[in-house]
Amino acid sequence: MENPIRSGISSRTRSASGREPPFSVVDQGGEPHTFTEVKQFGGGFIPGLNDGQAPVPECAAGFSDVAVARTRILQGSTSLVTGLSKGTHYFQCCIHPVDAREG
Ligand SMILES: [Cu+2]
Repeated sequence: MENPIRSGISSRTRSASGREPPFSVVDQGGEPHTFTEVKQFGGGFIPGLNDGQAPVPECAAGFSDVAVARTRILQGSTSLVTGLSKGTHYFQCCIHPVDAREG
């Protein structure tokens, strides 16, 4: 089964329940993304890319929010996700929230 996290950044990724952290995220998409944990999927901080969705609170402040800035992943770089509790976690890109699938 293809791992949606390793296959690149999908804007909306749901980590499988019980997946053992840490796991790594690699940006293969050719532009910067974020990999930001959110309670619910929604819009990011660039209104023109939100397809009409309201920004989620975790993304709304953009990179002026340190919590968002530290989830930025540049092309070719890897981010290691650690310390997740067991259960389901939702991650999305705060720049391009609607351009990919749910995993
Ligand atoms: Cu993105």
